[in-house]
Amino acid sequence: MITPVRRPFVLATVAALLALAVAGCGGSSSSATTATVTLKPVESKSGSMEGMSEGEMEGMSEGEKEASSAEPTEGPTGMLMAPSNAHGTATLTQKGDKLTGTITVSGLEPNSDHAEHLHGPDGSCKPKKMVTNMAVVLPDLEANSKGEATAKVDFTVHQDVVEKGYFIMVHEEPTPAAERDQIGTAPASPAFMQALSKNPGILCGDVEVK
Ligand SMILES: [Cu+2]
Repeated sequence: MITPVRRPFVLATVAALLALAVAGCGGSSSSATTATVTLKPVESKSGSMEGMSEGEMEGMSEGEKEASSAEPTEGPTGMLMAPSNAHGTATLTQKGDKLTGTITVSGLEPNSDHAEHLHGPDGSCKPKKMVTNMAVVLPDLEANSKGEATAKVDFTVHQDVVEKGYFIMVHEEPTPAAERDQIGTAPASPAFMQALSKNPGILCGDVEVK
């Protein structure tokens, strides 16, 4: 007749241990989470390339491809997207509330500046998952005369952002001068998000935790 008395105690102990285990996985943990991000041009499903076969696209020169989809097109989530010949990589590391990393892109227009953000949660670079909400406003990429740019990240964030469901979006235009004080903040203000919804995305990369 011990069992009816003891069971609640055992359950409570199990619950407490579970709670501890879950807490250990949170942002307050001292262990670091690192992700690598591959930045690629955004494919627009509603662009004028729609209906073309892979073979037809292969036969086109880069110039022809660009010309056929030079106008920004709106994706299913409402995010504008524009074609690009750039590509890049990023590493992001979060340890507690510290977010550090490096974003490197080449193939940009020489001497051009580009806003970039970490978008999420619950998003990805799949057209239907490109959520517009910004988790962190990243520093602008400032391309040199060769079209190469590197941006360093060293911010305090108040949520876990190096996780599946977040993605980096590089935009065609720079961050407006009036909004530059929001770089490094999270989350961005609604007014800022509204203003930047008119800035097409050119490169996208999913956060993939190692
Ligand atoms: Cu963005």
